[in-house]
Amino acid sequence: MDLEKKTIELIKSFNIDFALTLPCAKIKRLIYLAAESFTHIPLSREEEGIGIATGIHLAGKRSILMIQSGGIGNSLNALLSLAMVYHIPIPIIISWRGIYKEGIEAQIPMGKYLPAILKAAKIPFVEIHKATDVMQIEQALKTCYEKSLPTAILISPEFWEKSKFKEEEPIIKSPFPERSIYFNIGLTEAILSKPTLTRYQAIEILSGEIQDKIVISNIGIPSKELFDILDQPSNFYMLGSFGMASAIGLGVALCTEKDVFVIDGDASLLTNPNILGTISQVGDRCQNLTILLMDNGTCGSTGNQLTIAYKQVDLEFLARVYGIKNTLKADLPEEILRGLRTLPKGPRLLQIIVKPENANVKNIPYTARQIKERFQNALLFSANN
Ligand SMILES: Cc1ncc(C[n+]2csc(CCOP(=O)(O)OP(=O)(O)O)c2C)c(N)n1
Repeated sequence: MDLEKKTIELIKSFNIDFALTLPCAKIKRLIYLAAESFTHIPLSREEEGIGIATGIHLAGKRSILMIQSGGIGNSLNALLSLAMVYHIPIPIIISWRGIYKEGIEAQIPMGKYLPAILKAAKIPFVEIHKATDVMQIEQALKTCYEKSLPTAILISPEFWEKSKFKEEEPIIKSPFPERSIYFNIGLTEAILSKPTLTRYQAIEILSGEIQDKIVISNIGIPSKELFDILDQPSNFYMLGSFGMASAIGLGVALCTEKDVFVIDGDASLLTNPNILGTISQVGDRCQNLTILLMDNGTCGSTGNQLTIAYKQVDLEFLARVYGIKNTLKADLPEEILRGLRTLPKGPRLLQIIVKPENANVKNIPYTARQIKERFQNALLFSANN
């Protein structure tokens, strides 16, 4: 049996729209076929895949991840504090290395301990070894959607070894596309003056622009401040998953025509900067995405510890380097509003320089599931452009 084709057919029967992939040599053909069969989003880090898949689910569509076993190690926090807590069904096909005829010593620890890690984390999983196990993939997809939880499908190289297919498809379409790298140093002039606004004040200034809009809001105090200023069902408050705000925003933006705003933070973006490249890679599909980067140069929510953005790293430049062409810096009320109104449709990033100061605001009273369900309903029925 052609097990790769069979697997793709099984996945297709679950009406999956997107394949989010990060390669492993053992599943190169599977990924090639997935790219032909679904909207393909290549990832730079597996963890961002959990964020993007969450956004896709929130916006009513389905995605599947295809990654290597080590990628679970890279994604564990997002898996637990986002996908498990908010009950997000994400099937994850895992090329399970380190357990069968493994030639790379470094693959062994993660592969060996993976079932125990998943078990301890209560993440549902199945193990697939033999060609005869193929229907277990279907069962795993079924329970993934029934339980509404991420579900790991661990597939041993032994399984793929048994695959029989006539011709080897090219793994990369030949010839390679023309290579071009976008360089742009035409940045907004560096702001040398001291920022005058707090994050709270900046959100207040933006509140008229984001009212009735889809807003994904960063972990910690930014979400609490947004709740205090403008609570609305179309706000998705992150309770965990540090670094996933823009990834969730991208997932939602890929599935709706409506404007999607992300309130991100400098520390959060710096922990997962690769998302900027993933956004620019699919830029023509997420023109509706705006990142409002609240740059206070600190981990505001954990006590204002300085980040590398405080003095060394220009995050607008970073976004440009990653290929986001529409960017701007702003630190004054009128500049923020003008910036938002004049910055061409994106994906775009408005770097808002604010003071490292937190407002004294309450906790968000909703559970993760309440946040999710309110948001999903708002997306279906009310949030408009
Ligand atoms: C994996 C992980 N590491 C660290 C934390 C603690 N933490 C919560 S918010 C945060 C910093 C957020 O800073 P930033 O994104 O710049 O937003 P700000 O609060 O400054 O607006 C950190 C380090 C966490 N929740 N998860």
